[in-house]
Amino acid sequence: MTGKAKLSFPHPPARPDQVPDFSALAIPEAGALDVPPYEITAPESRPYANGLVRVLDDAGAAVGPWADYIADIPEEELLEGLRDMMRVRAIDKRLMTAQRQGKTSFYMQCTGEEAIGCGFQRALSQGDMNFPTYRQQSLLVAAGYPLEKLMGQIFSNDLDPAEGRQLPILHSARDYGYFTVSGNLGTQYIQAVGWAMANALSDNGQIAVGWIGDGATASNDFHSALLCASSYQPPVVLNIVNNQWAISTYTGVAAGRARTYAARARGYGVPALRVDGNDYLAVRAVARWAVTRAREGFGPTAIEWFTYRVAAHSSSDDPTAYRPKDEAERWPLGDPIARLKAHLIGRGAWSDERHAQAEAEIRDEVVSVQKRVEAHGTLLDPRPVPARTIFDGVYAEMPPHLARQAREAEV
Ligand SMILES: Cc1ncc(C[n+]2csc(CCOP(=O)(O)OP(=O)(O)O)c2C)c(N)n1
Repeated sequence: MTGKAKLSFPHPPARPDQVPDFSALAIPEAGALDVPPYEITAPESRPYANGLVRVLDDAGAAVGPWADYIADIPEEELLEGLRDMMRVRAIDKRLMTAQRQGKTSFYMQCTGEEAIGCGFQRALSQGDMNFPTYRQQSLLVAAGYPLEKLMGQIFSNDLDPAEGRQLPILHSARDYGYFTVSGNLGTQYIQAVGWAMANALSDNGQIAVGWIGDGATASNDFHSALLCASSYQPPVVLNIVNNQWAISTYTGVAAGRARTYAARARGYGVPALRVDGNDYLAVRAVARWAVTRAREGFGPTAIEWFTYRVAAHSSSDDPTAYRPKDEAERWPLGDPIARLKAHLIGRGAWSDERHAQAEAEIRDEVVSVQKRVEAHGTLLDPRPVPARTIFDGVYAEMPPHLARQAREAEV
C-alpha cells in the first residue's frame, strides 16, 4: 500500500464544550537557563529559542542566573512595575465597560499580557521607538503617557491627539516612543527594522523595538523584517507576543509545524529566546539583555513572549464561541500581577493590605481621569472635533482638490 496525499488542519486542544487542556505544553523549571553572552549567534541560541526563560518559581521566589542579572534593580522599581500593571488592568476594565455603555465604539483589552509591555518599557530610554500593535497599551502606561490623552483617543474627543481620525486603541505618541499604530497587521514589524537601520546610520545610540502577535507572524512583513534584520544587523529587538489566539484562530495555524516562534526567527539567523511572558522579572531581565545587545552593536534579537490572551479579542468578539470558558484560569503560567505580587510579598516589600489599598487608589485615579475626559465628549454626548479637520494632514500642504472638497462640504 502506498500513502495518500491529504490535508491536515491544526486544531486547538479544546473547544467550548471541552475541558481546557494545556498538557501538551512543556513548562521548564524557573532558573534553568543561563544568561548567554551578548555576542551569542543564532545557532548558539537554540536552547533559548526552544526553551523558556523563567525567573519566578511557583512559590514566587526569583531564581537562577537571570535573577542575578537583574539583582541590582531596586525594589522600588519593581513596586512601580506592579503598579503599572495594575493601572493597565484598571484602565482596560473601565474602558471596556465604557464601550458596553455605548460611550465609545470599540475597545481592546490586554488582560494577562500586562507584564510584557510594562516590563519591557523599563528597559528602554528616551528616544528609543516602539512599533506596537493595538495590544501594547502597557508600554504607554509604563512610559508615563498622560491618561487624559490615552482616554481621549478612546472617546475621539478634543483630548484625542489623533483628532478623532483613528479607531479607538490605535494610539500614536511619538514623544513616548510609541509609533502610530496601524490597523493593517504586521506592517510595523518591517518599519521597526527600517527605523533601526536609520538609527545605526545616524549613530544616535537609539534602538527600535518591533511588536507582533502570533497570528500576524503569518504576514509577509514578519518574514521581510527578520530577513532585513539578519542581513543588516541594525539595533532592533523583534518581539513576538504569543498569546495562543488570533481572534478565533488557534496559534497552531500561524505556527505551522515549527516548534516555537523563536525557533522560526533563529532560522533567519537572528538569535532568539522564548520567555515566560507572565513573569515580570523574566520580562525585565530579557528586555534589558536584548536592549543592551542592540545598543552595544551586537545586532538584532527576536523574543517570543509566551502568554495567554485572557480577555476577548476585542469588544466585538465573544471567545466562548471558540474556546472553553475557563481556559484562562487553567493557563499554567498564571497571572502576571498575582505572580509579581506574590514575589514582592515574599521579599517583605509588599502585603495583601497594601495591594488592596493600591488597587483602590489606582481605581480612584483612573475613574477621576475618566470623568474629566468624558466631560469632553463621548459617543453618548458627542462633541466631535470640527469636521473640517478631516481634510488636514492628508498631505503636508492641502492640494486644491481637497480645498475644493472642504468648501463643497461647507465645514
Ligand atoms: C493585514 C490584516 N489582515 C487581517 C486583519 C484582521 N485582524 C485584526 S486582528 C487579527 C488577529 C491578530 O492576531 P494576533 O497577531 O495573534 O494578535 P492578538 O490580537 O492575539 O494580539 C486579524 C486577523 C488585519 N487587521 N490586518
